[in-house]
Amino acid sequence: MRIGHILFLVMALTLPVQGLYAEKTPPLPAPQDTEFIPVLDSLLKEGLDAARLERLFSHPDMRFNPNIPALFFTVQDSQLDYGQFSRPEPVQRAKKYMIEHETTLKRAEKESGVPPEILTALLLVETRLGTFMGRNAAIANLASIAAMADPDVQEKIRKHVGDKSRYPDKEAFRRRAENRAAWARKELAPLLRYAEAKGVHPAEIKGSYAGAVGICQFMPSNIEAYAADGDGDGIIRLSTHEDAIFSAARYLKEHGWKRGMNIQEQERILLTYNRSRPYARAILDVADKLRE
Ligand SMILES: [Ca+2]
Repeated sequence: MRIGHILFLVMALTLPVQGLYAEKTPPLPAPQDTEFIPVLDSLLKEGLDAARLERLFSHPDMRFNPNIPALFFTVQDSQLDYGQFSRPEPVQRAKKYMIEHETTLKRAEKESGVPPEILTALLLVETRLGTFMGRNAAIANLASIAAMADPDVQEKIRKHVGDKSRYPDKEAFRRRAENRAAWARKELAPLLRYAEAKGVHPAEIKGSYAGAVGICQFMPSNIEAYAADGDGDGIIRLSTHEDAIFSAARYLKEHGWKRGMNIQEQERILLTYNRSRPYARAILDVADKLRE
């Protein structure tokens, strides 16, 4: 009886206070750029923690950048210079890398069947062996792409791209914008979880224009599916060589890499990492040179 009485009293005292608090809770500060408002709203609807989102969107690097989504309408993979990786200087650096990381590469090969030459060539093509992992915050790039879900932002990007567009047809542009926006939107929460596990602010993780992170350039959703803890410290850090090497190896293994595959089969698996034939061929070509 007494406990019930006290409980009633406590409830009577706290309920109005909670109600008052709820009324007075200030709304989240608006993101620095209005283009991000629908992105922030959709993350809140997904149930992500408001305080975490506030910390994210108030970071100085969390700015909308129209140049990032614009790239999805201008760049063609065949225009990229994959031949640069087979030149003597990068190949020489890759040979040094193989010696320096021999133990890790051999351990990764033992588990995955992917040879050190392929893993090294892949990391060379992806990030020049970890020396270039992107200039901007990966999460700002992804949010800038995700912002295209909003028709006004879409129109802004269409004007920004202008006559450089490979999608001059308005409807084709709209379809691609919506498709890319939905894809980028799904990568935001995994990137936030990755940052939290690493104990860093999400905006401090640099990435490619498409939001790939680390020495092995994983999309955030792939981190959860395929990343591996190569150095065994219990945390996935794709900015370390051990974790990046093991993660790339695991990805290729889980996409069908087997010992003794012929070149065509190897190319087919590399295409699952990046759907570009010149990319896959550049890796095989560098790997060949590393065997010399
Ligand atoms: Ca680790």
